[in-house]
Amino acid sequence: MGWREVLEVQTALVGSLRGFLVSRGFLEIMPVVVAPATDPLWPDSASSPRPVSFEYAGGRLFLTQSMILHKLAAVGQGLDKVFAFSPNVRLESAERAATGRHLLEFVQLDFEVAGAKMDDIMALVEEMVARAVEGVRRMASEALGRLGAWPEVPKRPFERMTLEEVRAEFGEVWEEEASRAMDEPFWVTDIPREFYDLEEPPGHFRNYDLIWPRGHGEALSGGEREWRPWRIEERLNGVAREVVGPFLELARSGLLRPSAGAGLGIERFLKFLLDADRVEDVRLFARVPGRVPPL
Ligand code: ASN
Repeated sequence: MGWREVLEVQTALVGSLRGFLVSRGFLEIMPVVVAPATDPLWPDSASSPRPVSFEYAGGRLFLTQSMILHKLAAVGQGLDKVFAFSPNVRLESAERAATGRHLLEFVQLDFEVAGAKMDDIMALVEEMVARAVEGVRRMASEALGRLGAWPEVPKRPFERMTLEEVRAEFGEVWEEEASRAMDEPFWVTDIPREFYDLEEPPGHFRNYDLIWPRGHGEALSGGEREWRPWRIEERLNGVAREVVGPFLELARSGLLRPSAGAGLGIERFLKFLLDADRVEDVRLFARVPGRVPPL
C-alpha cells in the first residue's frame, strides 16, 4: 500500500471521528502518556501485558495502557463528555504478532459520558462508525480508489450477542471465527472484565465489544462504569492494586461518578476500511510484537 494514500484515508477517518464527537458536545482532552496509575488490563487473558514503568523523582510512573482512569477522573471532575486520541503502549508477547491485529503501540479513541447507559453508548458508536465511513468515502475518495477499497457504510442497528451466545456458536476462538462469519459489525455483550466495568447483577457485566466483520476482529470495547469505592476494592486483584493506587484514592474520596464510554482502535478501523491483511500495513512506523523497530 502507498503510505500517501493510507495517510489520506487515516486523516479523513480521524477528522470524521473528531468532528462527530465535537458536534455532539464532547471536549477533547490531551493524551496522558506517563502517570502514577494506568489501566491494568486485567484479567484479559494469560497473555495480558504488564505495564511498562520506571522510577522518577522518588515515585513510579507507568506508560499509558489506556486512558480509562484519566477519562473517569475527568468525568468525576464535572466534565460530562470527553474524548482523547491517545497512544497506548502494551508490551504484547511476540506470539501476538500472528494475529495481525496487535501492535506494541497503537492509538485509541477513548471517550466517556457522565450518566450514560450502555444503550446510549452503543447507539452513539453505531452512528459514529456510520458517519466516519461516510466521511472517509467523501473526503478520501481518490485515495480509496487508488487503494482499490470502497468500504460500505455499515447497516444499523448492529446485531447483539452475549459472550455466552457467541461462545456457544463459535467456540473459544469466537473473536476470529464470528468475525469471519459476519458481513456487518456486531456487538458482544456481558464480558467478565476489569474492575471498572459495572457488574450488575452479580456475574453479569454491563459492557460490550464491537467486532468488525470479515475477520478484522475487535474494534472497540467499553462499558458502564463502577464508581463505588467499596465495589472497586472488592474487584481489584493484586496486579491491579499495584497499578491503580492513586485512582483508588480518588474513588475513596468520592470523586467518581456513574458514566459509560468506550475506546476505539484507530489502526484496526483503518485495517477494516482498507480490508488490509495486517495492522502494520496501515500504520506508519508500526511497532510489531516481538521485533525491535528499525527506527
Ligand atoms: N478503552 C476501554 C474502555 O473504555 C478500556 C481499554 O482499552 N482496556 O473500556
